[in-house]
Amino acid sequence: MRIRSACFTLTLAALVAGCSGRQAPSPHEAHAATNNAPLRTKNMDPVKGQAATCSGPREKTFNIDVIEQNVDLGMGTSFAAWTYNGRIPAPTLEACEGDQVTINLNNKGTTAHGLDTHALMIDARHYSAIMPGKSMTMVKTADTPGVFMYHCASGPVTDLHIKSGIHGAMIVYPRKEQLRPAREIVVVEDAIYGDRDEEGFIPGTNPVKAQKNDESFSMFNGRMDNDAVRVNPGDLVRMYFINVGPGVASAHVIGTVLDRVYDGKTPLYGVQTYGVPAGGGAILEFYIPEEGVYPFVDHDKLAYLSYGLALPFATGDVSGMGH
Ligand SMILES: [Cu+2]
Repeated sequence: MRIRSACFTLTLAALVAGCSGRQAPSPHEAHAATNNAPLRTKNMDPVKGQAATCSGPREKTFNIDVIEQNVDLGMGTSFAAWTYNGRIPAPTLEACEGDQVTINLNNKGTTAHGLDTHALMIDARHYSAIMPGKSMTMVKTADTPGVFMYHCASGPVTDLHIKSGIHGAMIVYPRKEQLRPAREIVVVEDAIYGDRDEEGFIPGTNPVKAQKNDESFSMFNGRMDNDAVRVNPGDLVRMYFINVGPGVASAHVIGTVLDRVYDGKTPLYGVQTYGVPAGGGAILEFYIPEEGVYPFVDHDKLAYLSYGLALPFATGDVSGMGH
């Protein structure tokens, strides 16, 4: 499969050329002058954030439909997917530590589907698959802050369902510890296991490729054509990152160092690349040190750069970016 993107060629050119922008103030000086508006990619809504989520009602209800439909992946490619709410990745679920979470799942598909969220400690039988036309509800308190994967649970064929598009991020914000002001974004790394036909259509997951973890390509947030994310020098970016797989994601931002990484209770400081296993997540915080381009990549999957597996964070003074 060959996919060419003129836009991405420009992105690479910008990366190679580097930036000759003016000297920026130090990150901490500049930070006070920048806004903290959330960031987004075309496939993912901005987060509501800790303040809005934790100041709201302590009961959170999420209604999710399983929908089997074609999804546009960008670069002239579409995929006969299985989804939550018609989207890859699924909508981000946001709750606050201590919230009572209710998830209502409606199976509008043609085969059995379920839901497993890593954020809730609950009898795993509550995740079990339900038949088409059926609904199920799970209720549980979200006890552990962090960013968690959630995905389809369908017994022995769960792997096929996750790889067919049914996966997303669930954020549980800490209730007492106030997070630093930052520009927040959700990034889910996932992959497609199937080949395009002449029209660019992938008619579903190839089970043999899926079983071997032999992806056709990997993506961030379900797109191969993500626009550059606009930031300012000095911005602190907080990325809620989930790795669906295959394999460990080597999460790295070219041109900066991860200021803090949250994976469990104790933060790590000054990390160049952080490994996030399939089925795992981590909160990655990094500063935009000066004018320029800072692509988020999986350093173990740089071979997929030409399929769009790079999410550039770029300041406004950089030309030749975006689509
Ligand atoms: Cu499913």
